Amino acid sequence: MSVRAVARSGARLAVIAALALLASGVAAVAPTGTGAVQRAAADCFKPHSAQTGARGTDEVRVDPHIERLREVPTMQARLGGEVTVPTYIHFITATKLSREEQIAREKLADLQIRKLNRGYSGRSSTKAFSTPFRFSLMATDITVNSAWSTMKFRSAAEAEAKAALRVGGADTLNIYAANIGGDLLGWATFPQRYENNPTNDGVVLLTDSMPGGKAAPYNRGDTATHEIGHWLGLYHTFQDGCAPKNDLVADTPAERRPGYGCPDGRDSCRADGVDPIHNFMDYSNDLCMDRFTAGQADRMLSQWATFRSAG
Ligand SMILES: [Ca+2]
Ligand SMILES: [Ca+2]
Ligand SMILES: [Ca+2]
Ligand SMILES: [Zn+2]
Repeated sequence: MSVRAVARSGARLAVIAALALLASGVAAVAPTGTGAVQRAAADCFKPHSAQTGARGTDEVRVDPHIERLREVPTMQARLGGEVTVPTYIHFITATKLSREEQIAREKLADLQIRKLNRGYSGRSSTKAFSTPFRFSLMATDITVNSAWSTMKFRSAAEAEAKAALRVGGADTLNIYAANIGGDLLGWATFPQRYENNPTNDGVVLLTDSMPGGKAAPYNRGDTATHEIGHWLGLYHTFQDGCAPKNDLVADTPAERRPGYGCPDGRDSCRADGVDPIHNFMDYSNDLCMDRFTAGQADRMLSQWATFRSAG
């Protein structure tokens, strides 16, 4: 699976180990940092995307059938036809929240949705493209379940929580926010997996990755932006490294490896263009990632038409 390594305050070791992880396809490991500061300090590895039914790095390999997409005119994304995605945010907590805490969660859900709409509408940067996707919060719910609240990737707890909480069809975004295990920021399922496993469909987030959370520098809500990018069919910008097709999007320059932190101006592949380290589909800090491209918008739209839209 793909791994988002979180290297903070020059944690070079973490980066090197993460690259080894990428090569080995290991799903998750414990942080290398001192034990005392595991979660808050985030010197750790954060598997950041996943899809079911695949082993190891299969999850970021290109599925042959994924490219047989329904035709979507390239201009359609540019012309601004909107796709509004009904969105449910399911919080899972270990203990019952006070009334004030419940209200705070509702506010947090609103903040997250606003953040998503900023990113997907291109308002997060002057260099950002406005994708057609917008997110409409249908409902927020809070479930008290200590086992589910620390769910791990592909765990029984994850399966149970999703079976109990998921609503809607292929076009409905379900976000599960919890104190997820394994030092992860989040994971997501890809659109083409919906058909065989609808219950598993959705995005799982570390609650502290949401706006104002404790997972700095990943606490401005762009883990959700990134994971939903996968949910809409995008791969990482460093997918397949410098291979010409890399992420199957033409206007994201190929890059050899993830851009942890914010390595502005890095140019790791001979092919044209500097590395797209500001792209939401890289692994940079939330402050650094601020854009999608026109090509990504087109890909998301064709994936939507093929796997998620009812019509
Ligand atoms: Ca590309
Ligand atoms: Ca280049
Ligand atoms: Ca950002
Ligand atoms: Zn990812």
